[in-house]
Formats: sequence, C-alpha cells, structure tokens
Amino acid sequence: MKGSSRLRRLLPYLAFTALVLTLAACTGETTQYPNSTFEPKTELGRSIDDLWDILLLLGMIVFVLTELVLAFVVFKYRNNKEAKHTHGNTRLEILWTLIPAVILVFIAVPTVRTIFQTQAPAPAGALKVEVIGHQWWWEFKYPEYGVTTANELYIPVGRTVSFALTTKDVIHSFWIPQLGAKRDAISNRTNYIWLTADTIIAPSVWNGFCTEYCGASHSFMRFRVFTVTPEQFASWIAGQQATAAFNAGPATGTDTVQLAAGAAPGYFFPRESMPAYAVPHRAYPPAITFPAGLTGDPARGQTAFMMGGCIGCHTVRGNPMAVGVIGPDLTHIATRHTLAGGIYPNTTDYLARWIKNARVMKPGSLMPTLGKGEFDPILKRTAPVSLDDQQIADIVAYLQQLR
Ligand code: HEC
Ligand SMILES: [Cu+2]
Repeated sequence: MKGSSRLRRLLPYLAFTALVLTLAACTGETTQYPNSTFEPKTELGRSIDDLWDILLLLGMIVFVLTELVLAFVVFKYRNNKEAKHTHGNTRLEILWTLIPAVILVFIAVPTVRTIFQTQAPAPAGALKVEVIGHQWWWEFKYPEYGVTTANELYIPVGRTVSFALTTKDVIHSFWIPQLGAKRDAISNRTNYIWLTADTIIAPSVWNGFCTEYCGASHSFMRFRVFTVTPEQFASWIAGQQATAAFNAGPATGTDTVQLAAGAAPGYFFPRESMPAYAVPHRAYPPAITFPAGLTGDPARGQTAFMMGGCIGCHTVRGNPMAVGVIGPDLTHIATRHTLAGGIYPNTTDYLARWIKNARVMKPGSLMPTLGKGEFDPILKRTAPVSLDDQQIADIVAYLQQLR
C-alpha cells in the first residue's frame, strides 16, 4: 500500500524526467538524426525553427514563473486552516486578463511574421517543380526543362525552388524535414511552397515523406531529395531530357546499345555515396521468389515490356509505344536508387520481384501482379496477364539500360 502511494507521488517527476530526456534526444548530427527538423538547411526551415525557439523560450519563462508562484503559495499557506472564500476582485481580474493578453502579443507578432514569410510568393527566377501526389508515389515535373521523374528529386543548392503541389487522387502532404518544407497536396487547388538549399552543404540526399494519411500504403509513400551543385544539376537535367538511351541504337544487345547510345548519361548521385539513412533496407516479402543469377536480354526485354502491358501505364520517352501516365515515368529508371515510393533499393533482386508481384510488395498498389502463377491480392486470383521468370529477367535487363 505504502509503496504504491509513494510511486504515485513520484509519477509526475518520472514523467517530467522522461519528457526532458525525450527532448534532449531531438538534437544531434544529421547522420544520427537524419529526419530532424532542428537543423534546417534552408531559409524556410530556419524561419520556422527560429519561431519554434522563440515560442519554446517564452513558454518556458511562463512555465517556470507559474510553477514558482504555485510552489510559493502551496508552501507558504500549507498550515492555513482558515482560508475564506471571497467573491470578485477587480484588480486580480484585470491582471489575469492583461498578462495573458501581453503574452499572446509576444507570441502573435513573430508567428504572424513567419506565416507571411512562408506564404509569400516565390522570388522571380525560382526553379519551378510540379509535385503531384499519387497513391502511393510522387511525380516530379520540371516544366522549364520538360523533365518528368518519380520519387527522386534533384535541386541545385543556392537557387530557390518553387514547388507547385497537386494530387491525382486523395490528399497527400509533402514533407522534407531537413529542408523545412511541409505542405499539403489537395484536390482542386494548387498549393505552393518554396525554399533555397544552403550553398554550403556538400551534395547530399535527404529523406522525404507523405505526411497525410492517404490509404493502405501511405507509410510507403516516400521520396529522396538530392541537393547538388548547379553544374551537377545542369548535367542531371541534360541527362534526363535525353530520350531513353536504349532506343538511340538498334536493340540488339547490351554492348551495341551502350555504344550506339553514345552520350554518357547525365550526372546522378553516385550510389556508393548514398548515406545509410537514405538507402531503403526493407526486405522483400519471402513469398515472392526469383531464381538468383537468372540473366536477361535487354532487347528481348524491350519486346516483353511492350507486350506485357507495361506501356499502358508507363512512359519511356523515345519509345513511341510507351506513353502510359498511370505509373511513374521509366525513361531513366536506371538513374534512380529506389523503387516504389522509395521503399526498396533499385537492384536486380527487387526490380524482378516488383514486376512479379507488385501488389504483395506494396499493399494496394495500382501496379498489377504480373508474374506467372502469382496470386493477385486485390483481384483475388492469379495474374491474368502473366510473365515467366525469364521474361521478367529480360525486362529487368532492359530497364537497367535506361539511364
Ligand atoms: C495498370 C498500370 C500498370 C501496369 C500495367 C504496369 N505498371 Fe508499373 N507501376 C504502376 C504504378 C501505379 C506504379 C507505382 C506504384 C507505387 O509505387 O505505389 C508502378 C511502378 C513501377 C516501377 C517502379 C518505378 C519507380 O520509380 O518507383 C517499375 C520499375 C514498374 N512499375 C515497371 C513495370 C513493368 C516492367 C510493367 C510491365 C511488365 C509494369 N510496370 C506494368 C502501374 C502499372
Ligand atoms: Cu500519405
């Protein structure tokens, strides 16, 4: 009995200690806390972070003063047994109306200032990027350059980027914690947000998330943002503007293709430089098997890609048959490091399993289950259009040529 009441008395202190420890854990190095909002790398992030600091400080002052007064009164009058009730005290009432009003003014001024700053139209000359939310992946378009990509966004440091946010279906929310951007993508309206990545940061990659619940695979709707130098960005854009290298030459085999393509692919962030926090480490569902070491032929893969229904949903620029817009643009899929809303690494193993049974790889996915004999969890039957393992290996070999 005695023990439990002592515990109850200790509880507030324990809760407070836990809170302090939790808050203390919220700072640190980028690599340690890669998704922290407390080390902003843009002016947008800093204006929000500065406001947070002010509010935290003001809140702490009010908290400490209030607790001190409370503790003082509790101790001072602890033996007072003749407290008497009073009714009405004009001076007190004016005081406890005025003090909060003053506090609110101190909070309102910096808050309103930050709201105006973060809602202002982007400065002229900003790089325009259209962000389109889909269940459950992100489409990025650079209208000035005619470039479309998915789930991996490149922005140059030092140049303001103005995002125009829309959605193809339900409400999504675009969030890059380290860069400060967080805004909803809603129906029938374009929302804007702009930011400038600090020039002092070395080429880096940041994690992005959908942060508005949007259905079965909401938590699998991620993306990466690469902040690169202006030169690297120009090279990346040039590479992405080119049509798929594969179609630049006769589709007769790997070597011919690469030689015929001639131009080196534009810059893309080197895979070996990907920090651990940006590499997806989700294992594929063990139910989807694929023979290890099965090699494919890219030319056969291109044919299978056209016959297998892929072109109905995917664009590969340079291939006049592949103009689908339901799924991500695959023109330069081999320059991306992740698949399917950034949840899997873009490797042979994962790519093959993705094509084999996307709906088991990602619940609810609009990409159908396509592997021979595979069970489609949405249609509740085996895949109607089906590709055997060799065809899938061929398609993988083809996709891996698309740089
Ligand atoms: C009915 C439309 C549809 C068909 C047919 C289809 N896909 Fe997809 N595909 C999608 C959608 C939608 C996604 C995005 C899924 C997600 O991330 O939630 C996708 C994603 C992908 C991705 C990952 C792209 C990325 O950037 O993350 C690859 C690769 C892919 N599909 C290849 C194929 C291939 C190869 C075929 C044919 C064998 C095919 N798809 C057929 C709709 C389709
Ligand atoms: Cu979502």
